Amino acid sequence: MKIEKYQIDQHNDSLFSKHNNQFVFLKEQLGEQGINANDIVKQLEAFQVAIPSWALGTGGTRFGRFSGGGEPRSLEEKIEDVGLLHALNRSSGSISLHIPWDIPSQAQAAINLASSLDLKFDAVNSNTFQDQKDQEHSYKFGSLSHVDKAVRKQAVEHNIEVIKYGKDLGSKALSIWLSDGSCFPGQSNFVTAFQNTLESLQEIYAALPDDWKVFVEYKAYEPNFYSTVIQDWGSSLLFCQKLGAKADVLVDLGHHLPNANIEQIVATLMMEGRLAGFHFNDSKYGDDDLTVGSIRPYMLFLIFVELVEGMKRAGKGSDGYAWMIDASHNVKDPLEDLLQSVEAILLAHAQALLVDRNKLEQARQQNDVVLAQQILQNAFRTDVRPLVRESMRLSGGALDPIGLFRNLKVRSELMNERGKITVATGL
Ligand code: LRH
Ligand code: MN
Ligand code: MN
Repeated sequence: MKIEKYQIDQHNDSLFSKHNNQFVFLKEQLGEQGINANDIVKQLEAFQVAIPSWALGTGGTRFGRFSGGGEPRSLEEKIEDVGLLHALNRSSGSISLHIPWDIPSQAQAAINLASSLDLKFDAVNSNTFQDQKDQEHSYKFGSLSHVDKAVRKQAVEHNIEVIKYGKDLGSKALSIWLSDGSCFPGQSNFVTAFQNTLESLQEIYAALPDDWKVFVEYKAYEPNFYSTVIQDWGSSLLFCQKLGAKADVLVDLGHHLPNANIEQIVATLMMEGRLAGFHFNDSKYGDDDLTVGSIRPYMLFLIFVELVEGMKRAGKGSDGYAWMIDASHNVKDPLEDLLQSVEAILLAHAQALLVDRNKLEQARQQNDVVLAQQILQNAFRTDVRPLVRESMRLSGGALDPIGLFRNLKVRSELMNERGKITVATGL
């Protein structure tokens, strides 16, 4: 299944006049506030969010999995699915692979397929949180932190192998998330676990190509429920600082303790120049991996307020960071869900771009708390959907990606091609 340009054009033609009225109206309103809508649209067009290969099928929970039909059964089909998303929104131009869930049998064929769909390969992810078939040592009690040197060596070698896969595909980063930690007090020596992990990471770091980065992802708990070796942004930053300039901190929104002030974490990491990028998702309780912006859109906006300021201060564009969705679940069509997530990210970005930074700074200088809050909330309460739609239209995508996905009956086409009962490889 492929979405053709004429299908996008027909769809856009049918919605254009309504959309254009809304866009022109908003543009005028923003103009009165001294904001150039076209500049914002340009920045939105440039914003690309990677799609993880493991979000393309129904995720499930540990209590069950209700598999949808037409899910991708191979790496090729996963790449095709991301191609569908990118054709619809032109904002999902890369795929992130998880090894060994996605081993490319032929790198060149995967590259050819991806580039025919205008896709690149984002960061490659290693997996030492599950035991693989025929693996000599178990990760039951850890991987890079394990008390046994032989287990650590096996985990280091796996990561180096993942770098090799990534090199063949043209990736430029290795993303590491460790489930290492302990479930009960006394089980693990915190300092030894940290030092073992550092030594292992140093060996992996030494194998990184010059133009690569390693992203170090933290997570407060789960699957270990007493301690996690890389539990928070502070530990992650400490590892990165000890490793060197090619290591940066990856923030997954679901990996914090309840009520953490993530926007402040982001500001601090950007101040230090150590923010690698994001795994976007949303949550109400833990690492729920819900659709981005579905639970706490104001928090997402506040994070983008810091991101926009941090990028400006660093003189970097949005392409200087790794943006990815890390969400998957049981009840929605995964492709429709990913379209919703990407849209939520662009909406929050657009709202953050509306914030009048000079006025905000002035209000802060004068300790005008009411005004400072109002400046942020005015931006958040602006309906910026016309800006996001315009950016998708101008970059060749659909004005209403989910509407077109449904009109074209993409899911039933995929079911015809792949079968009604399919289980995507991966999680
Ligand atoms: C861990 C995590 C990490 C993994 C992915 C599957 O919770 O966020 O990024 O690689 O989920
Ligand atoms: Mn993640
Ligand atoms: Mn997670």
